[in-house]
Amino acid sequence: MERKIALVTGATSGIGKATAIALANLGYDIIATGRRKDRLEILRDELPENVGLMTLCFDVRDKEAVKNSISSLAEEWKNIDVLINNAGNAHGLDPIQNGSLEDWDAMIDINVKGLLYVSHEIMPIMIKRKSGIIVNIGSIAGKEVYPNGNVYCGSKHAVDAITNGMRIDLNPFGIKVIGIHPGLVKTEFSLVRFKGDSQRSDSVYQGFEPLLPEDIADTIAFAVSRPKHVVLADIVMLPTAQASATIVNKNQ
Ligand code: NDP
Ligand code: 8X3
Repeated sequence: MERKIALVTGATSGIGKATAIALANLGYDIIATGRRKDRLEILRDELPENVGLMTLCFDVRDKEAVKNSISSLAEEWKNIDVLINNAGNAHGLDPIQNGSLEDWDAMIDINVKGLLYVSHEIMPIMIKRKSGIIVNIGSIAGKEVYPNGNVYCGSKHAVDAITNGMRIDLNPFGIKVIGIHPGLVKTEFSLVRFKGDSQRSDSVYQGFEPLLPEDIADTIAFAVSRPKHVVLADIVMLPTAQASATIVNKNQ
């Protein structure tokens, strides 16, 4: 079988980690990235033995680190077939007039600029090879705006627009661009949003069956394995109990 390589950002947790495992199970060699080195190191134990793993530890906000890390890849790791732009989080859930500049910087710098910095290094590789798949993890928050979601929703609307822009501009090169927009997925997302408040974070997923990171990973694995002439361009994925960003049936 021809060697295939997938780079997954934010592979230390949640959707990114599950996606790295799902793509490894499809036979991809994995470049896993994130800031938490210890978690990158133990990912090896969760991947099939015959699959290659390269780990890159960087903060997607640091454009020099992104550039240096990706350009430091050995020749045999450079031909990236699939890029999963997953790294991201919400920081805070406050009315905009009470928002913190630090939280706003984090969301715009990580969710939007980080995705751009990583893509900037990898698009030329795909363009040169006239092939590749880019999967951007958006959100239901990129399709709708909900109370107190303001800047997070803005960052994910930007991801949605950038995804559509990528699909247009990369169209001449045969590169597929896929937007995946999940609703509520039980990960460390809410723990980060609520700054380590586990009680508040747990309550987000109580009273209904949320999506699991593996549900999103399955869909990504399905989307990237469609035939060459097929692209699943835009996928909104919700738990059955969720009807919109704000309507969740917690009485099932
Ligand atoms: P997790 O908090 O479980 O995972 C977030 C991942 O992003 C971690 O691996 C983290 O790695 C990485 N990350 C965060 N900040 C940075 C940074 N500055 N530099 C590099 N990596 C970073 O959350 P999810 O798995 O839920 O989130 C993954 C994506 O899915 C995000 O883009 C999120 O917005 C999106 N999403 C999540 C939903 C949900 O309900 N959970 C729903 C819709 C979309 P590390 O800390 O090691 O750097
Ligand atoms: C994560 C889902 O609804 O918390 O993007 O914004 S939500």
